[in-house]
Amino acid sequence: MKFLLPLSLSFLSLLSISAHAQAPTAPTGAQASSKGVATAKFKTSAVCEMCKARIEKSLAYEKGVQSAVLDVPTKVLTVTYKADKTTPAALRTAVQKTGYDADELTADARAYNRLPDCCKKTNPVH
Ligand SMILES: [Cu+2]
Repeated sequence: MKFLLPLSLSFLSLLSISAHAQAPTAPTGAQASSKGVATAKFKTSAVCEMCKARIEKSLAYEKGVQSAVLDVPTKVLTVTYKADKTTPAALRTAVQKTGYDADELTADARAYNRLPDCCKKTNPVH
């Protein structure tokens, strides 16, 4: 028993380590790492640096968002978020409420009407 007890304890701890190593399954359309941080990309209707600043600031205040970066030439917004705090659908809604399209979803009309003329989606990227 003097010898067997430490041995069985280390075997038990090995078992619990391998159980914890199993990562939770990622939600569809998102890539989750073992820490529960996921990345989502949305095509927006942003056309300039002002749009970029507006969308990034708005998303930064969203619950669970760790970072939001918009690439103006491609209009693609990349959001890093905690998968247990928010969802890609909630993030798309946040983009809509800022006045911009998010993938196939159209911008919230009232927010869009408040945008300066240079930021309307009828303009080319500038
Ligand atoms: Cu703009």
